[in-house]
Order: sequence, then structure tokens, then C-alpha cells
Amino acid sequence: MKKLTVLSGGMGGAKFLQGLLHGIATGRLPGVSPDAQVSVIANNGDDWWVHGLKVCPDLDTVMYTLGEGIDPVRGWGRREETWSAKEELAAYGVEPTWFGLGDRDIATHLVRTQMLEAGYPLSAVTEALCRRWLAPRYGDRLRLLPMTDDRVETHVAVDDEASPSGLRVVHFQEYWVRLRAAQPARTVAMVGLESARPAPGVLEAIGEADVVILPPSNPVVSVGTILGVPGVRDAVRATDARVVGLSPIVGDRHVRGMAEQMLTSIGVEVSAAGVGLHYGPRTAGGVLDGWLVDERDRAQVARVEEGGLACAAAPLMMTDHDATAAMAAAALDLVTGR
Ligand code: FO1
Repeated sequence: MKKLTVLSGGMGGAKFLQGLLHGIATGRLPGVSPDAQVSVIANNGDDWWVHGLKVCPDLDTVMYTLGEGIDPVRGWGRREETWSAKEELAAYGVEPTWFGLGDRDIATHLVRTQMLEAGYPLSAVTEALCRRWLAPRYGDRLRLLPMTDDRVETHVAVDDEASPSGLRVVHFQEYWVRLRAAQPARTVAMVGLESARPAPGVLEAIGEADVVILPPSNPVVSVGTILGVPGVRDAVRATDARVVGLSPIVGDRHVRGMAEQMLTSIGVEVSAAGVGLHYGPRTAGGVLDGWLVDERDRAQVARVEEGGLACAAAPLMMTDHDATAAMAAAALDLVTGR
């Protein structure tokens, strides 16, 4: 296998990609060539404009993580960060004070915003930013593509007694950062998704891949959003590549993030089998050929198989790069039959 394409959200996807790249570099992935090219199609539905800047959290989380510029504790933003601009904005009383842009991180958003305002599409801006973070380490063996150049923003409806409808709609960042995803998400809406077009290279990366991987990212607001860009789901369904996913749910809980809240909002059972069958087998209108669940969910394998999907169990905790590379190897094994 020479071409691997990964549909990624932020932290979970970035961690998985670290292990995948480590697995390729150390020859631990069955059948994968050491000079294989990895294309990452990243969710950019949790983007937003704040303080006049375009912020793309998932793109940046992947870029900084793989470029070794991420803050390892927070899992977002820059390492060795300082917060003077945030403090100054707060001193002016400028909202939102609950969303923090670090001083180093702001440079990325300034470059991005200037380039966008000069007329460059997000995909070209991302390529330019990656020339600093990824090209020196990976050359042309790693590409980071936004799912779309168009504006897509995820919004979440939460309960609000004061509103005539009983609901209030907030930007995804407000749900996640200010509300800490502590309230039930009643509905999730990806504004702009229906008319978005795949960014340049996205459909080709899926169509020309040997394997397409759905990492343990959020199945609704990360992978679900990418698949929702018109043309992407069809491309995954039509590709000659094998398509395999890894469960973000272990023991009926999400490992990180807010998959439980998001799955509940769309009525999908919060379990490894529930998510696998939600994606569904390509033989029956879905997007997967195989689904890897955690060893603790081994009892759910038969149910997934009954749903028409090849399934296996393996340890799915991304405790270090070796463990994550082993997960990637097990996922590839499942769909390539090595
Ligand atoms: N997460 C937080 O919990 N608090 C923040 O203030 C915050 C700021 C922020 C700025 C830039 C960026 O790229 C990410 C940021 N995040 C922050 C993370 C982000 O909200 C989420 O983790 C993702 O959108 C979910 O994938």
C-alpha cells in the first residue's frame, strides 16, 4: 500500500496520525510501503471567526501535533505558549473571554486570515502553513487538506427556558468550550454544509487511495461532517480502496471529547457497535468495509458482523506511538486480510 487517506477530526485524529506515521516509519504496518503517502482530510466544521481572525482548530491541531508544535497537555494550541494578547483583550472587556488564543497561535491565525482576505482559498493557506510545520519533517509523504474551502460552521441547540422555542443555538465552540458540553445537545446543525464543495484534492485522495481510514474521531461533528460534504460520502462508497474505521467509543463511553453527547443528539446508540453500524457497511449503503473495536467490547463483534461489517477487537487506547501504530496495524489487517 502506497496511499493512505485519513478522515480526521482534531485531537483523536491527530494522535492516531502520529501513531500511523510512526508505524510507517518503523515498518510496523503490514503491507505499507515505507515511502507511503498519507493524505489527511481534516474537518473544518468547528472553525470560527473570533477577534477578526479565522481559527481552524482541527486543522491546526493536526498540523501542530504532527509538526511537534502542539501543547502536549492541552492537546490544542502551541507549546511554550504565552497569553498576553488574551489578557489584554480581557482587560478591554472584549468577548468572548472564554475562548483563548495564545500569542504564538495568533501568528498562525493572522497569516491565515491575511491570506484568506487576499483571496487564497483555505486549502492553499493550509498548504502554506504546512510548509513550516510538515514539509521539513515529511516532505511530500504527508498532505493536510481541509475538507472544504467553503465556510461550514457547526451549531448546537441547547435547552433555554427563556427562549420561546425552549431552545438556543450556539456555535460548536461555545457548546464545547464555554458550556463544556455539560448540557444535552438537542440537535446539531452544520451550517453551510449542504452547499459546500470538497476542497481541491479531497475526492482524488479518496479515489486514488489504497486504504481509507476513519480514525477514532467524533463520528458526528468530525468524521460525520467530512462525510457530509457533498460528494465525499459517494467518493468513499465508490473508491477501490478498502475502508476501515476505529471506534472512538470504548466500554460505552467516549475516550475523549464529546462523542456521547453528539451521538445522543442524532439518536445513535453510544457503543462501539452502535457507531460501527451507524457508519454501516459499504455493501448496504454505508461507508465501511471493516470496524475495529476495543478488546473490552469484544462481545459486540458478532453484532457488528451480523450487520454485514467485518469486525475485530484490539486494544484501542492510544497510550503511546507504539500502541497507536499497533491499532493502525490491526485495522489494516482487518480489511487487507494479511
Ligand atoms: N479549547 C478550550 O477548551 N478552550 C479554549 O479556549 C480553546 C481555544 C482554542 C484556540 C485555538 C484552537 O485551535 C483550539 C482551541 N481550543 C480551545 C480547542 C477547540 O475548542 C476544540 O478542542 C476543538 O474545536 C474540538 O475539536
